[in-house]
Amino acid sequence: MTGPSPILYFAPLTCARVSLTALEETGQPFETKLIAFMAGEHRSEEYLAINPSGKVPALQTESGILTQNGAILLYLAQKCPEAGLLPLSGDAYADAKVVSALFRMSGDLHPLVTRFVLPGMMLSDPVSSPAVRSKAEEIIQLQLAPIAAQLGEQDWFLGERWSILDAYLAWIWFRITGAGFDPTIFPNIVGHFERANARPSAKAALQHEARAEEQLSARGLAFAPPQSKK
Ligand SMILES: N[C@@H](CCC(=O)N[C@@H](CS)C(=O)NCC(=O)O)C(=O)O
Repeated sequence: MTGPSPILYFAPLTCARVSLTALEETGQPFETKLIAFMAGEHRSEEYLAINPSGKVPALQTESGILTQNGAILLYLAQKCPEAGLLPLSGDAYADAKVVSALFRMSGDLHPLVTRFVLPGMMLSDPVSSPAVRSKAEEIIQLQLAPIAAQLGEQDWFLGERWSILDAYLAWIWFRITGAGFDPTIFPNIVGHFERANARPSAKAALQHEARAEEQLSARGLAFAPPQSKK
């Protein structure tokens, strides 16, 4: 990458971890800006000018701002092809299949993660929240089953080589198992999670998050989203 270093807007524990891992994987310099959810910074006028959805991640690039993990990952994969973030080949169909796998994470699974981990975010009615969570759990199981079966045949989501989709799956697994999803249902994903987190980029991203959490704690703003119990 040439030009000024990219700046990632992020918060610890969130899906911004996937973009953070991608940046670590490129080996190129980058900066981060911590968004304190507990202080409502993601809803501030200043941040909404960066990401009108009020969500992390967002990436300030030399060309402008990018939002959505999928777009950020695609951008970094193309800017730093040597990092091997995504197996892009220039073939329209093959590349569309890679993008489809990205959407599977961000468009299919991530919204279910939110419904499972924070069902109250979807409804203000506390009586209905357990129903949202339990339906989300059922559909997560349905969607993870073919991925788990695939991981019985191959080490990584896309085959024999790691890609940033493995970091995405690891973040999803981290979030749902941290909120009570039974990991023993999918032992192949447990193994994948360990492999994915053993990568230096994953460790560096976790350390980056730990430093951010310390900063938030020092400000009395530790990011501790309510974790629903079954
Ligand atoms: N589709 C977006 C989803 C981003 C997203 O939902 N981020 C969450 C953190 S995991 C967030 O910032 N939530 C704050 C909110 O919705 O208020 C992407 O893939 O980047």
